Amino acid sequence: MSFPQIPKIEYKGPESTDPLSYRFYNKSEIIMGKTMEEWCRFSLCSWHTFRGKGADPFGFPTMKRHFDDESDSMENAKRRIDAMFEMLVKLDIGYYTFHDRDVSPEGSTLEESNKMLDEIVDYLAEKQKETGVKLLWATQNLFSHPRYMNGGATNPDATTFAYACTQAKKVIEINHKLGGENVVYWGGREGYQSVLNTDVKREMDHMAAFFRMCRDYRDKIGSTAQLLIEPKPREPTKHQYDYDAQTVIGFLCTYGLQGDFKVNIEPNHTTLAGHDYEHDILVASKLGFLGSIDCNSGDPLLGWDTDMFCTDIKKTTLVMKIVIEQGGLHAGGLNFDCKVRRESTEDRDLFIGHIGGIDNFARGLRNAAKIIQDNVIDNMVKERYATFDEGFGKTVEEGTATLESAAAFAVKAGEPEQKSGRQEEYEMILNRYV
Ligand code: XLS
Ligand code: NI
Ligand code: NI
Repeated sequence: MSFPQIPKIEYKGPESTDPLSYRFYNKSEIIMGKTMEEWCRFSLCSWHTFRGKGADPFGFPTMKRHFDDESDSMENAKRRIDAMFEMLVKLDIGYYTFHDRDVSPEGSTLEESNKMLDEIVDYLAEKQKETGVKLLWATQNLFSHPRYMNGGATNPDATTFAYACTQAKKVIEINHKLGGENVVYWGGREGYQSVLNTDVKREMDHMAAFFRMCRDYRDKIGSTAQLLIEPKPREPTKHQYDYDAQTVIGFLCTYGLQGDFKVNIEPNHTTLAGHDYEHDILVASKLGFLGSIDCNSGDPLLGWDTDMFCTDIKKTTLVMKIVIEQGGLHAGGLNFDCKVRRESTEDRDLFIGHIGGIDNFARGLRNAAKIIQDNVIDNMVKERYATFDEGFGKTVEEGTATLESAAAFAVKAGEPEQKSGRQEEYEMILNRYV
């Protein structure tokens, strides 16, 4: 056992003061026609939770894990996997996610890396079978190794591009083998540091070619995994091509890939892009592109991807309202791409972080369901747009309006009536629910 001191985490209700219990996440409780488990589809990530040791650009690792001897051996990789599945079962989380290189060591050649990865994938398959836990998504690490310092799919060197393709090909295969429901593409080094040395147009063309090749190979091997691009504006690269949800959607439409890819939104990336926490989730969802969520949170005083567990009930309420409105996350989930602070060095902290995150999204779900059922906010919004429900406004929505018909209508209607946006009232109403 990797965590002998941690019991199985149970739902104990809102009055519970036991930090190792759920107060709001009651997995089989039905909310608006689905269980809480079905709405939330929680997932644990292998990289932060099992490879993150608290190192930052200024300091060495702070955390020691007794299940990790810090070697690059296969035995050690398997020990970490044992710990991960024990944690999944104890937290009662149904899904997990990984990068090729965080579950399995990198060998001295591609063949050797793939061989080791195959052995690890067999091990993961056994663990999945034993526990019933499923794979939400796998992804390829095209950003840590020095060969990718100038990018993977947007590298100016074709050999490196091919290397990135080989890793992506392998991930599509192993994801299929493990029944993974999505494959994620996060382009941390797909972008530029200087416009002087960069042919932006060629790089974007190459990125589109890479995505096309991934889609074709997925189809070829009979995988039905949903393909997801994860936007982020910067970090590690100064400017990343997948800046935010709208940029990615525009990119997909430009290159004719809009039917093949959706987005995996990480709110900490959204706030790095200068938007509100829920903005990208909202925009992606309303345009039909929201595939999955990396449900973390940033710190407003630190300008980077701090990957914290979300503790803000208002934010989780707004996010879960959007999730309910689109009928759930379907193949996606709420993936904890989150890490504990480097000062939180005990194993127990890893559990507490996840329990807090799970409970805050569960509470957000309960709040959102009440907001939707009471229908106060949505009715006010509907009323705000009422002039588009009839007459000239309706012709705009139907696509039959012209500038001439607009001009004729405006002249007849005269000066528009002033209508309050009532923002303070909306904010007051939201606060009744949180
Ligand atoms: C980094 C990203 C990364 C992706 C997977 O900022 O969030 O962890 O989710 O490559
Ligand atoms: Ni992420
Ligand atoms: Ni991130």
